[in-house]
Order: sequence, then structure tokens, then C-alpha cells
Amino acid sequence: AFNVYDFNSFAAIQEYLETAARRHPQLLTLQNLGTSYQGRRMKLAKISSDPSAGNPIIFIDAGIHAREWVAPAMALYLIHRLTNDPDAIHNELKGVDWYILPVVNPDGYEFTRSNKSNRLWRKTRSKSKSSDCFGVDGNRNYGFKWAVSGVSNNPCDKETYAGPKPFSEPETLMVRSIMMENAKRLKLYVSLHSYGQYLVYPWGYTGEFLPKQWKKLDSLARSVSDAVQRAGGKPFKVMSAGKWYAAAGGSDDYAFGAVGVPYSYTMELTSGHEFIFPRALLPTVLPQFYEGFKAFGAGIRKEF
Ligand code: 0X9
Ligand code: ZN
Repeated sequence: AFNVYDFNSFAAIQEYLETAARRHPQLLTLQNLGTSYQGRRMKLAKISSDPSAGNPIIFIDAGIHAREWVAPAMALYLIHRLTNDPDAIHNELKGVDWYILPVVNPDGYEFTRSNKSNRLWRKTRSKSKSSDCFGVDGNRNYGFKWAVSGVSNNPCDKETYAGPKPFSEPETLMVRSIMMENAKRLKLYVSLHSYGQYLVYPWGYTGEFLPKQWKKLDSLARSVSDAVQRAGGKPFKVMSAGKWYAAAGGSDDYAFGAVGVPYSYTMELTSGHEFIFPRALLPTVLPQFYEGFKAFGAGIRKEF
């Protein structure tokens, strides 16, 4: 059964979402997105205290990289807090809608859960047409400056294969649709990952220059990091993604550069544990990270 302080199966996650939507129909609705490559049904959780108000939207996704289990756990914890905290309606949900896609890559996620030797799988599970290999790095598959840096063109590369073309994967296409359908109201996009406790903003495809709005991106990120630190968590390393290392085709650059989302980030929630995040730490770190999301919400509410 689903436990908010555990790494749950995709099936248990789906069941949790259905139950939560039934329990809080005035707050949480699920939008069917279609199916993953292997046929898993994907759902977007929309949390709003006033869906007809046309509020600014914060869109958060997680788990595009299969092995980064703490990311879906955080997305689900966020849903849990936003729908169960009695005061969320007066604070986090006031004037802002939260759209959350907790597992972007469910096929990869289930593959990493299937046995120990698959635990470090990163990519999707689509079959390549030009080879016997499987999977595309979803975070190299988005159609903005696709494949110009930090990618492999080899379908058998286990880490950074960008795919045969932009948006070759049904999973990245779904995220694109969410962004495009909500482009006007979408003010903040955060993609949750797990590596090195970084909070990075565009550009990711190059480290040679920054967007002209970089100071706003930087200062919102610093307010998030400060909030996590105040709650007892480790601070984030804040910079542009490309200053960390240049890699094109990420969802953060797509949201910012192609969709025009004013604030766009990749948030690496490692807390010192990279891919194999100890389950025992979840009750400590998820509430600390949650304070960072409150800071994100406060920043968006203030500006829009
Ligand atoms: O390489 C990635 O996709 C991300 N790091 S991870 O270790 N989780 O794989 C960082 C992505 C940062 N954004 C861009 N480079 N666009
Ligand atoms: Zn990742």
C-alpha cells in the first residue's frame, strides 16, 4: 500500500492519486494524459482552490530519470501536503494552481524497481529502430537546441542518448502538451531530479552566456535554497545549468526558451545521496524540501 515516506510502485502511486482525488474533489482533479511507451496510464494532478479563477500555474514534474527515486517521492509528498494541510488553502493554494506530474518515466521507474541489476537505469524503455538497444534520455529529448551539446547519438549509450529526433518519446510529448496547453498561465516550471543538490536555471545547452533575466531566476532560486536551509536542510548550489555542465534538450530550456515560462528550473534533491537515496531519510528531508516549494509559491504569488 502507498506510504508517503517510501518509494512506491507506479501502481500504488496511481491508486493514491485516484483516492486523493475522490477524497478532495474540490481541490484535486486528475487529467488523463495518455499512455507511456509500454502502456502505463499517466495522470496529471491539478491542485487548485479555485479552478475557474485562471490563476498562475506552477508545474512540477519528476522522475524523467528512472533511478532518481527521491524525485517522485517529493512530488507525491507535495501533493499530500497541498491537499491535507488545513492552512494550504489560505497560503500555498491562494491565487496559485499547482500541476504535478509525479512520474514522467513510469516504464523506466518500474524497470529500476524490477531487480537490483536494473537499479541504475536512467532512460525511457522505448526500443530503438536502428539498433537492439533500449531507451532515450528524456532530458535530452526536448525540442529546443536539440542535441547541440552534452548528448550521445548512440542508441546504446546508457546515459545521454538524445533520441532519433526531438520528442521521439511519448512521455516527453506529454510534458510538452501540458506546457503548451497552459502556456499563458504557466509562470514556474520545476523538474525534479536527484544529483548533487543543485538548483539550476537556463541555459542548460550552453555555459557561455546567461539569459537576460538571469538575476530574477537566480534570486528566486536563492530564496528557495535559504528556506530549505532554515528548515535544517542542505543549501542548494544555485547557478545556470550550463555553468554546471552544458547539455541540450532538457525540459528546463524547452519551458523557458520555447514555451516562454518565465521561471524554469531543474532541482536536484540529493541531500548527499545521489541515486540511491536511503528510504529512512525521507521523513526528515521531504518536509525540509517542502519549505523550498513554499518559497517558490510565495515568489510566484508576489510577482504574478
Ligand atoms: O543531466 C541532466 O539531465 C540533469 N542532471 S542529472 O544528474 N539528474 O541527470 C541536469 C539537467 C540540467 N538542465 C539542462 N542541462 N538543460
Ligand atoms: Zn536526473
